[in-house]
Amino acid sequence: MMPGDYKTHNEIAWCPGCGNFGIANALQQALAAMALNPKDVLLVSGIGQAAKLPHYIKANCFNGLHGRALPVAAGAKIANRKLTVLVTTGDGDCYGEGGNHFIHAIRRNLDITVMVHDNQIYGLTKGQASPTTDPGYVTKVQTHGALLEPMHPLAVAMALGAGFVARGYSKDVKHLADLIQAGVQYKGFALIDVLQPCISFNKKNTYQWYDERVYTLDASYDAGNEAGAYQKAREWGDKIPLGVIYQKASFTYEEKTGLAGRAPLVEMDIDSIDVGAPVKAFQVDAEEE
Ligand SMILES: Cc1ncc(C[n+]2csc(CCOP(=O)(O)OP(=O)(O)O)c2C)c(N)n1
Ligand SMILES: [Mg+2]
Repeated sequence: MMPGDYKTHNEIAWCPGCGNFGIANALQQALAAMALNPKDVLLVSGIGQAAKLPHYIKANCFNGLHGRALPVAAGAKIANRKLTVLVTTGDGDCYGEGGNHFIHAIRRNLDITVMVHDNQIYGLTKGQASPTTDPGYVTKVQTHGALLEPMHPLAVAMALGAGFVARGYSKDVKHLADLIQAGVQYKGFALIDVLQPCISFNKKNTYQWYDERVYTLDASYDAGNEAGAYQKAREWGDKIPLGVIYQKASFTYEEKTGLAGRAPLVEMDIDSIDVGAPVKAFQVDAEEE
């Protein structure tokens, strides 16, 4: 299949010029490069502009609640580990309302890829500060400017033991497509934080703002050096690094639980499972109480 074959005919609701278009293009390129069949791909999202991406890509789709994409993705992967599971989520969805799931999904380390469309704002709800909003940025809610220290999601992910931590930029589609491929091929939880200009509600972090700051890590960079990678994960300001910031081999949930050596749950024969004994044991316990 060619990248264009992964497009759907759904009307696109993003503003013309939105950074989300670059992410959609990169995902289509990555799926085509890996020759993935749409029936074997599941895109899970929550709520937000970022979360609309699965509507525009030919693959299986699950639109969950705001902040709840990760537990859905975990459940789907556990039930059918043959699926390539990608989460497309926003900075508010994943780092804000879904922050608790972000923490524990990393600890669980299922073999899934998480793309965070990080426009540093709540786009869908028209521009409130998110966990990655630059301090001082004035919104209709943060009328004196965002007060809180921003979160460094890549450093947080590293602190929790994530084995694949990367940053892309929606304007550099080819580079982002390569990152998505690397994330999917990585065995374990892969986080790709994607700088994504929101042209309507983030008037600070524009294409020009990112263009003046981003640089791509070259071959001399050692993504296996944890201490160096932690510095890069926190680098934000005049310079912002793009690329695989940190990578290490990891032991996945599927391996730890033994799921990896068995048929996926969805392929198991459930007709011959007898739940009579455990149900009876429960009834006896209830009677004794
Ligand atoms: C439980 C719940 N809380 C809040 C909302 C309102 N809400 C919908 S999207 C959103 C923020 C989206 O921001 P982000 O995840 O960064 O996505 P973006 O639109 O910027 O791509 C909020 C607060 C909701 N729909 N459900
Ligand atoms: Mg956002």
